[in-house]
Amino acid sequence: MDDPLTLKGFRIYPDYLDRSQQAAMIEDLRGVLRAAPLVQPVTPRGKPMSVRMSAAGQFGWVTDRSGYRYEPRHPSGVDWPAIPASVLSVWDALAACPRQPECCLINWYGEGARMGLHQDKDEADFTCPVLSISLGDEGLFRMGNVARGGKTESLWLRSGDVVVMGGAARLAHHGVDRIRFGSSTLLRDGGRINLTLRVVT
Ligand SMILES: O=C(O)CCC(=O)C(=O)O
Ligand SMILES: [Mn+2]
Repeated sequence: MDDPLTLKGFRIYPDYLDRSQQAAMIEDLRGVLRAAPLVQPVTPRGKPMSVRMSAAGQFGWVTDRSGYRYEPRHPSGVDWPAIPASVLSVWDALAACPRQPECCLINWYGEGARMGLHQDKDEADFTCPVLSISLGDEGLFRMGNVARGGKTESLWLRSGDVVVMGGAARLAHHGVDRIRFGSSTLLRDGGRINLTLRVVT
């Protein structure tokens, strides 16, 4: 495999998944989302987020008036479905971590959706990376620093791209400024799906 592109400690694997692998992963995710439908989360201050979220694995990351946290069940009360094998195989190939992910967060970005700069820090163990898989429309990914502020670098993530946020980048700020709605034909109705695999406990 080609060496990853490294930007600010983020390891980027462009085109890691080919089109048929992407389509197969979408089929697997449709099964997950039938059991655990996307919800529109609100921040602890009550502001609706523009992305829709669900999850697979032992835990899902959720946010509502009670705060940011991992929960063992979907808000409907059902267990989160298992993380599909197609998704776990990307972790096994690229994460270089002896533990298995306990959460696959599913973010769906429709037209106009974005995600502000943030750190992924609700996990108990930062030794393993957070691994991100992008599917569907292109998204402008911004990579910052562990401390707030400072210079950032941006990169358009395309369908099939994988980003590994580990080591010095594990606690670095990152976010998605905007998507190019309709730029990919992978999803029938457009939009972007991002998966993040996380070790939680
Ligand atoms: O959508 C992305 O590329 C990043 C998502 C993300 O940072 C998160 O879910 O914590
Ligand atoms: Mn994040």
